[in-house]
Amino acid sequence: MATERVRVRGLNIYRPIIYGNTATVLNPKQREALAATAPDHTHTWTVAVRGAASAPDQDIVGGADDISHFIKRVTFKLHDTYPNPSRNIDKPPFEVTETGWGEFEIQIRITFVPDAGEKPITFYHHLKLHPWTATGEPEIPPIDVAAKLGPVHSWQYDELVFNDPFQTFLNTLMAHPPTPLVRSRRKPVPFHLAHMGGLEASKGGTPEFTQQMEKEEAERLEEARKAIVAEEERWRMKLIEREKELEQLQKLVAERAQ
Ligand code: SLL
Repeated sequence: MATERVRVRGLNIYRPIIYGNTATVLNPKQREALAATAPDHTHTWTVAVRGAASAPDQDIVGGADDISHFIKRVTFKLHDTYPNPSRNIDKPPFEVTETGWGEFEIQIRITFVPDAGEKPITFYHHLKLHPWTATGEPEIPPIDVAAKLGPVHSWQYDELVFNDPFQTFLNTLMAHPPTPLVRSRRKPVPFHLAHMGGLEASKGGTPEFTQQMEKEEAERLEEARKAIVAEEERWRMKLIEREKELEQLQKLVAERAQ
């Protein structure tokens, strides 16, 4: 009898991924090579979907683990200024490398292996070419300045959660446990606009995601929650004060009206 398609109810299992891009200013040789076809191109970039952990011996963000046992295809939909903007990548590495001059939104669609029985998921990544700034406001430095600053990285951590997975798919996933993220930082930390204070820590080379980042993010969320509770309390006191004031004024008006 063929293997039954049974779902393991009540169970969920996740796999950590990252998506994003790295961009580098073209060197003079690369510019020369593009002079005839694309003289306005200034950067080379790679957009990718990868496992979240980085291999210690490789100078790339993430990518330590093979993710093709659950991802069948990644489609990167580029800006219409690119030839064949919809790029299907059917084997790892799930990435597209191009050259260009401008930032734009890239639509990313992940198609899972048939055994997963999951619908494809679609999301967006803003292709980042220009360096991060302390204010978050876009600022385009002169190209020679940008070249000296080194590669720009923009990466987002996420977790693909599989609810009630099919037994066969669960077996596949469990046969390929993901490499855990390193505990604490040994390289720069990926920058995110949600945490502007992290700009300095993101400088100085190829960043990587760590377990420490998750802890720090949780702490920041807790701080923010506390700040909101305190703010709420402040407004509540103010409201009580004003209500008292209103009551007194209303009394006064009533007295005068008599
Ligand atoms: C902008 N909205 O105006 C964006 C569009 C387009 C990027 C950026 C060149 C493609 C090509 C390229 O970089 N396109 O020539 O092959 O900034």
